[in-house]
Amino acid sequence: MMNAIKLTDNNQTPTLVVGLGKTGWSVVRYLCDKNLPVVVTDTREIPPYLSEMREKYPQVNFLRALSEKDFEQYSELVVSPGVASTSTNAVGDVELFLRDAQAPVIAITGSNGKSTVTMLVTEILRAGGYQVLAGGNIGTPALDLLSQPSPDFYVLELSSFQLETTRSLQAVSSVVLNISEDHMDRYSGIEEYSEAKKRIYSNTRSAITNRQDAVARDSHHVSEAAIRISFGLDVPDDGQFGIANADGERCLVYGKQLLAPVSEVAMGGEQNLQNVLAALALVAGAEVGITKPMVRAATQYAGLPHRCEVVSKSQGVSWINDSKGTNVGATVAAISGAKKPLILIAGGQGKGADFKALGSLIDTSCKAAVLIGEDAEKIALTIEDKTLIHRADGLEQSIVAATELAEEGDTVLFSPACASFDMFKSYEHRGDSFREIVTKLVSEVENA
Ligand code: UMA
Ligand code: ADP
Repeated sequence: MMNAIKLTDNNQTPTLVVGLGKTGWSVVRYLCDKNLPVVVTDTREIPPYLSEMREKYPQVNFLRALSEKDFEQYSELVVSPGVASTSTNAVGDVELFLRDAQAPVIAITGSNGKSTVTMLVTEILRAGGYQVLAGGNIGTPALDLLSQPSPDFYVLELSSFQLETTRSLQAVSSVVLNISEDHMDRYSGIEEYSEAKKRIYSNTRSAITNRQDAVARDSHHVSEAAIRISFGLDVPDDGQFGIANADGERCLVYGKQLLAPVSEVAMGGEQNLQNVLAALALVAGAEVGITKPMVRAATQYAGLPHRCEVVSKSQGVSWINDSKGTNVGATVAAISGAKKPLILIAGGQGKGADFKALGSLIDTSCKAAVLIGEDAEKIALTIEDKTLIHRADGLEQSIVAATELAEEGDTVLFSPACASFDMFKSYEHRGDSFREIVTKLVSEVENA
């Protein structure tokens, strides 16, 4: 049975907000602060922000688990990224944000590196004296940025889910950093996922592309009039970003212009050279001249927690927290960049992924893999003929196992290649737990 829609006193149809997580809550606050009528639904009995909402906006009706059929009665439907809706009238929070935003938007998507590039662009522009606000999938819902004075630039990290429900994006500069399999539990295949990401290029003034990623670089969404700037780890043509040798040293370059030696980049791994180049290209795409302090900001940026973060170095063993490695592509990058020999801790919720790429990468430099979580067996099947497999009941057990296996000179890399939700609240919760347990065990061993 359909729930009958209740109109407000002045016969306004309320907006239906679907999902009451971080995004839904930001939408409720945005609409209520404009005195617009709102109804909220969520499949969860007690969604995360229900008590805050009841306290602050007692007038808002919460109707649990409305169906897609019920959705049709509402003229506007604001759907959270975690909800797959087929409704044609569904928009997302980013669409509402774009209606009010007064500053140019730099937009970032890709399977991996989004948050790192979002922070890099923010730091680079700030070093150039610009006011910048960053948000989106990185954690601060876009609408929350509107409560601060309008900046010179907004920098938005956008997931494929957010791009699906965004229609009016006209970024000044935008990028699809790379594409590898992720969220295969939400998409029919990589084509559909990739198509959702490439919507970022619709109406963009500058399209930044990864010339070494055959899947990510081409898009029918880029208009003829758009400026195209590419980045890659090879020698670039004029006006493009890349890496070239100068005096026997690998250097970041913009065409023939030398920017900085690669050795000055604080973040490790080739993936982070790509990220730095992509960030500089985005800034150039926004028609901002790149100055020395801006290059310095890019090279000195130390990276976010949970991304190949060194949490301990003890008795010659390095412990790396890469809890944000939530898909196979990220873990492949983390393994490629890690000092060997390696002990890998991986596993969690695979989101329908194919772990084959791990099987092709892992060789004798990986001494062992300790597997945890829902999809441990699926991972084991792809790597069991390449390395020694250990199974552990949870994160703590996996760390204990790694402690027993690790010898001086080894790296223990925690890069799950999976989402965390089978065992933790979020990837941050999982990474914080890893850091805490490692710190405790290492100090026990040191003090024994
Ligand atoms: N959910 C339900 N029923 C509902 C609504 C949601 O079960 O009715 C579940 C979803 O399936 C999901 C969880 O609740 O498992 C959270 O969903 P949500 O849409 O309420 O999420 P928010 O709390 O609003 O957070 C979202 C992004 N989360 C997702 O896209 C799943 C956050 O990105 C983002 O930081 C935040 O908005 C602010 O923009 C997180 C993420 O995991 C980091 N993103 C994915 C990724 O990076 O791979 C896309
Ligand atoms: P996202 O926001 O897209 O999840 P992050 O910057 O948070 O990206 O990094 C997530 C994971 O991806 C980390 O594990 C990191 O080591 C890995 N990573 C970062 N940049 C890249 C890249 N350019 N290519 C592949 N993997 C990357």
